Amino acid sequence: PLKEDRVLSCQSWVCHGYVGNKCSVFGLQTLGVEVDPILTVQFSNHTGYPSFKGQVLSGDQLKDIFQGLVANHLHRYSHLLTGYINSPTTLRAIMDIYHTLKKENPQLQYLMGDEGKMYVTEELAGIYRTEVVPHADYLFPNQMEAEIVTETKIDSDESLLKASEKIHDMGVPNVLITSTSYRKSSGEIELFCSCRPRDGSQGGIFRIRVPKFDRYFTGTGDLLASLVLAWVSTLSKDKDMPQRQVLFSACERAVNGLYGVLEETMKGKHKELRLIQNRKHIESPELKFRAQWF
Ligand code: PLP
Ligand code: PXL
Repeated sequence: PLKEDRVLSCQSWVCHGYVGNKCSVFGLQTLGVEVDPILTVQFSNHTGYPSFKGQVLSGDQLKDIFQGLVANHLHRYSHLLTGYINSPTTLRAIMDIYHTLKKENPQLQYLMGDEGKMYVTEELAGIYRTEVVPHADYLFPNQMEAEIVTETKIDSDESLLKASEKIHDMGVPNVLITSTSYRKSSGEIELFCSCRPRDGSQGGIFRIRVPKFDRYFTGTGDLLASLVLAWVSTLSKDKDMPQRQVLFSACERAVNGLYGVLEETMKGKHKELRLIQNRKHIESPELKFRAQWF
């Protein structure tokens, strides 16, 4: 076993603002988790601005960096975290890396965070379904992504449950559907989480409801995934805590931490998340919104 958790985080980087690794590295480090980032792209700013400049790492360039780690025996990781990936070659390069990491540490946990634009083509969706999702230990789709990956329309509690069962059946023990929108006009975001532990311990389903802000910030999903990972890592040190309770508490802390950052960010006319200024909310979130078992 590893002496401490260490995350390999393959996500984008931006010079200005906060998305991808620029969010996740800060979230993980703030909560005391070691993280080695590979920057899948380096852009001036996120793609929601009128323009952007920068470079995309090819699959071969990505593997090249990873080979450097392997050559120095630096590739023992507890977790692999990936984000928004929209090219089949990058995705396949990352899955090669996954398989090498898994061989090196069979306890490796793979967390697939993502945000909105992931399954853009049918080719990509197909690769996700057959080559990627079955290896994930944690999947963080939003409602649309969950619909695409399961080929199920989500428009009711029943269909939401059906979709999460399908994701479990694909081999994923932990599913967090980061926002659901079929219940209209509620003014709330509803996060839905379902746990079916591989160790055969009791699973369960819970929800967290948080008020919805009337502005959209890019990077919230990337930050959330990193906070869930960090809290799972921290809480798992208590060997007596059942896996479903670890996930329950980790999600509560992560969501309330994100909420604290968003609430403070909303107070100014900021275009980007205010992470540094609000690190206290990440470190010690006030648990205003509690999770509830079904
Ligand atoms: N705002 C809050 C308060 C959240 O908890 C979440 C959940 O991830 C989001 C925004 C992000 O929602 P989406 O995944 O649709 O970007
Ligand atoms: O968080 C998603 C994301 C990741 N990386 C880059 C982005 C975005 C969203 O806009 O532009 C470069």
